[in-house]
Amino acid sequence: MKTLGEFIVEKQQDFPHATGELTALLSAIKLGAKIIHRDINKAGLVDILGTSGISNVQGEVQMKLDLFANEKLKAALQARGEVAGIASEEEDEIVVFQGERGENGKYVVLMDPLDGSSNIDVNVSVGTIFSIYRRITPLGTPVTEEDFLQPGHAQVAAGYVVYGSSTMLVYTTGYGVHAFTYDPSLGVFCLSHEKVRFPAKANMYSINEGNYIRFPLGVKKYLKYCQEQDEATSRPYTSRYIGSLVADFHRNLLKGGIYIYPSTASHPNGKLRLLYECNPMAFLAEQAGGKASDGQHRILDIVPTQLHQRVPFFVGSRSMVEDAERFMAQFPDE
Ligand code: AHM
Ligand code: MG
Repeated sequence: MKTLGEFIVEKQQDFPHATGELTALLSAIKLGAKIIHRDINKAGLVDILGTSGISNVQGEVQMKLDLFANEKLKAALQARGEVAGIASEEEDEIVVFQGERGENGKYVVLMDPLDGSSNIDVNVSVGTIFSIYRRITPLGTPVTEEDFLQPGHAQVAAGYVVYGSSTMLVYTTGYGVHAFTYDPSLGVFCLSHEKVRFPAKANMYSINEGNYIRFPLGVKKYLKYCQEQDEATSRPYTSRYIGSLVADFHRNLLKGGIYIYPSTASHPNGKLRLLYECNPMAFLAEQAGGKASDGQHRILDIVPTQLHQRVPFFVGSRSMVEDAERFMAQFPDE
């Protein structure tokens, strides 16, 4: 049995110039994940379910557990000297870690502390997503928004924690994707899947089909293609949609599939946030042999202009994302 801590240290030894700072940062995320795991598991027992009555900057009501997860992760990251600041789906502005320690931190962390919040109250899987960049402003100064508005290809690490039938932490530092399953009796994440790759065969599609009427024509045509009978390509495909990006992505990563949140009439740029959701998932997808796009362009090449920017999102097995892109190109909206 190899623990996440042991695995990270072992990998660090491959890089003689590594300072161990990223290792320490990942262990702060690991600690935050354990705390969130503990509290999600007793969520029905304590007064933590339901809405907080507060809305975030995008006008969405925050669940109490969202705020809880945000506070715990922020505290775990601030306790380390490696992090100069964070941006979070639950924070209106960037959070600059003040003082000498924060100003000398090399990294910034962007996160969605608890993704899939509509599933919290009904005991369905939710997740934490994180994305790590090296700051671009000089050490010894407070970080600015510029440090956070970097294109996804500049990420040094990204990952997620899925709180499902078991809790798993999945991450990449650009050398493959590795997954660890949490053993609550020991309090450790144990290596369960090394160098995860999307399987060659892919036949699942995940999309909120209730929005069908408002989808772009290319997506409508692609969905009809998924539902057609064709033995040679194993169609019709299977539809699976949890409504938690992390859980839907995780299943598709292990089983082969595509997740789509396109633009809709109510969400013209899609619903998902480029910095907290799409970039980290795109980095993981590419590292696992998959693909991530906005329907036309590589997600990791988009230069962000706003912290809470949204983008249409197509992610998963390479062949399925390429098929969807082909339909988007072939059937543009008038
Ligand atoms: P959230 O960050 O507010 O939880 O929203 C993101 C979630 C994704 O996890 C999920 O895939 C999507 O929203 C579901 O949206 P919808 O209910 O519109 O299908
Ligand atoms: Mg989210």
